[in-house]
Amino acid sequence: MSEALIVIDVQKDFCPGGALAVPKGDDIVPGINQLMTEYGAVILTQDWHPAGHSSFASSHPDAAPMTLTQMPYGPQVLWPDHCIQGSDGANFHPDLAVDRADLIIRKGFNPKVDSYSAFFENDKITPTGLEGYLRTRGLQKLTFVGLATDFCVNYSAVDAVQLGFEVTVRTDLCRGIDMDGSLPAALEEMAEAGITFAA
Ligand code: VGL
Ligand code: ZN
Repeated sequence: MSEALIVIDVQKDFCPGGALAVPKGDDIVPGINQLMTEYGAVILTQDWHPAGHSSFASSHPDAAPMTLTQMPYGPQVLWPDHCIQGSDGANFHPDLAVDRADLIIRKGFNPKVDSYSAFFENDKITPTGLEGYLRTRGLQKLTFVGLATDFCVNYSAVDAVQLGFEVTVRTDLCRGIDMDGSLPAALEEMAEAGITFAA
């Protein structure tokens, strides 16, 4: 059975110079391109928000970026505007081997709900469709790489393991935001969930 490589949000806005830059986010691109050659299936995710998205601090009066707010579905970090549909920042890193991808799954397009995970929106209920795609292709073993370790990689990998997939995270090919200790917390959460780390 072939295994899938899932590349999370390797987009310009998450790389140095971007709107929500992850430190050294672009360092992982050559290694990801190399790893793609070893997998039977490659899937990319693309953070893809409408302008004025509810996860943007700019959509909330008096809210500063990187602070927490309460949404109907639970706590939500308010981010700088990023990955706006059709903007240059929403594009993949120019060196990422996007032609190798079988599927590009976009997320965060619902104006009222953010979506860190590749599987569910942040309400934890609304599916993106990725689970069905993987199951119908018989892809049970998943490896995750990308940005950011402590947000979209973490949420995607934990959802995957809870859905019954066999999950590895290549920590050497991820980079984190590390907001208030979010990176060590994410690594602990992933380990407790039963995720295997490799580097
Ligand atoms: C992400 C914050 C907001 C991520 C996406 O890709 O980790 N983080 N949107
Ligand atoms: Zn986002």
